[in-house]
Amino acid sequence: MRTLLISDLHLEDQRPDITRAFFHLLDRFEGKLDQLFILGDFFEIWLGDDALTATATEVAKRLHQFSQAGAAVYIMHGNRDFLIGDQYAEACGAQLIHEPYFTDIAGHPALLMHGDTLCTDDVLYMDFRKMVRNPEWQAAFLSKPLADRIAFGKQARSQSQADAKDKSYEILDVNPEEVERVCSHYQVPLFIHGHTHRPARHQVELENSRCERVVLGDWHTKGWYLLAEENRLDLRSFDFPDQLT
Ligand SMILES: [Mn+2]
Repeated sequence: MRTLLISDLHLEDQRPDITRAFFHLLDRFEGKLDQLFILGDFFEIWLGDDALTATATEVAKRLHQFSQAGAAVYIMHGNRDFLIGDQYAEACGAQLIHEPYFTDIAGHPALLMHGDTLCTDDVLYMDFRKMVRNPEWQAAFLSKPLADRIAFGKQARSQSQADAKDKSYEILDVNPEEVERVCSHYQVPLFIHGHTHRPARHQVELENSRCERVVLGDWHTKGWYLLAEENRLDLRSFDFPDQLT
């Protein structure tokens, strides 16, 4: 069983270099993978499956071809693309999955999440999340004209950038108590998430057990992925095949 896990690509029309790096990764693993997990923030923003950007259309086509070559593809929502629907997932030859998601990775029971729910110190964000993850809010939002959705997206993005300036390094990272709570609640030896853009492998010591927490990297200047094969885990990065300035 060969599994690849990625997150936080933040794909958008304005960053064709990231799309190219993603396609580079797909080229390299096409026909050689059993599973591909995309653990959130695949796209920088998502305004509805009826409002596909050129990048989203191109990505669906390529990912669909990749899945046809034999890999099961799973997409989890992140804090930016939580409105991706089954229709788009299907166009990608993928299946939408929801956190907490449990599966076997490298022979171990593993928990997969995006990671934003671990940042409990970010109270402003947790309030925003509560609002936008409400199904009624989402249905109302998706029924709005596209121009209104674009305006909301722009506003949310600049608000979050402005808020981030006032937030410390610690606030934007995971809350250690929340990590321990999640690990001891689910009792899994492996926990994989993204979101914080701080790729690393951590050992979480619990009362009667331990859990390895793997944080996936974001694709701002490099591509990051976790390769799980047999009982081995490798957190790897690569330079973008071509850098745009
Ligand atoms: Mn995120």
